[in-house]
Amino acid sequence: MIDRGSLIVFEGCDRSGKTTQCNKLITQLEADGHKAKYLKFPDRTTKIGQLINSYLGQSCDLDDHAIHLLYSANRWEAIHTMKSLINQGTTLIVDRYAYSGVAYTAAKEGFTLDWCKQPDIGLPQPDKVFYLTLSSEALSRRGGFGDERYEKKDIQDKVAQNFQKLKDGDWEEIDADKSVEDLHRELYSRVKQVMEDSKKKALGKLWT
Ligand code: FDM
Ligand code: MG
Repeated sequence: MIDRGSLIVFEGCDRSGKTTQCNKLITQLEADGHKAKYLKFPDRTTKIGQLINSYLGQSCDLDDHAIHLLYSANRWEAIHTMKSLINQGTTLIVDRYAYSGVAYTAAKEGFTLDWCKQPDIGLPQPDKVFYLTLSSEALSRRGGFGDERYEKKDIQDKVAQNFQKLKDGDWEEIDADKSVEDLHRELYSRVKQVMEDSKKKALGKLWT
């Protein structure tokens, strides 16, 4: 039997460098002979993803519950591919996952963390969540937010508080306020360790 790949998730506020770091990890893993693939949620390429994309670009409005369920559906529609890649030995480096789903919706009025978690219960459980953090001073040094929905300071603060509430034993908080190369070196060695530790373990189910 071949060793399975790992499911490694990156979470963190906007502008924390998740996408840059995920892509650098893929390049380095492949160069070192590992099978690795980058996934990003929301995956804006599917039909559901296109709807999410219009919502984020403010070209359509959706009820807050409805958009929450669409984000979740956008993960569920990927799980067959995800599981088969993992079982064939490919490590998935995932840019946002169900934790973003919960943290962003629960930042809205009238939503509990518990309600927000329900639709994602049972998704593949990450072997590790790297949570990239930046102080608000470091964040402001990185320049302003864009025009998408949620790219505002008050929302980002609530999202960060929600991430803190979602943290469990599989999370590692990483201070992202360092150079791209230094952060990459730190993450690469952590990722290799996770791959080593998880290859003989069964993949779990999220929040069960
Ligand atoms: N987002 C992302 C959610 O609100 N729910 C989710 O389930 C996910 C995965 O979508 F503001 C939010 C987070 C962010 C926006 O994400 C788009 P990217 O990473 O900026 O594309
Ligand atoms: Mg964004």
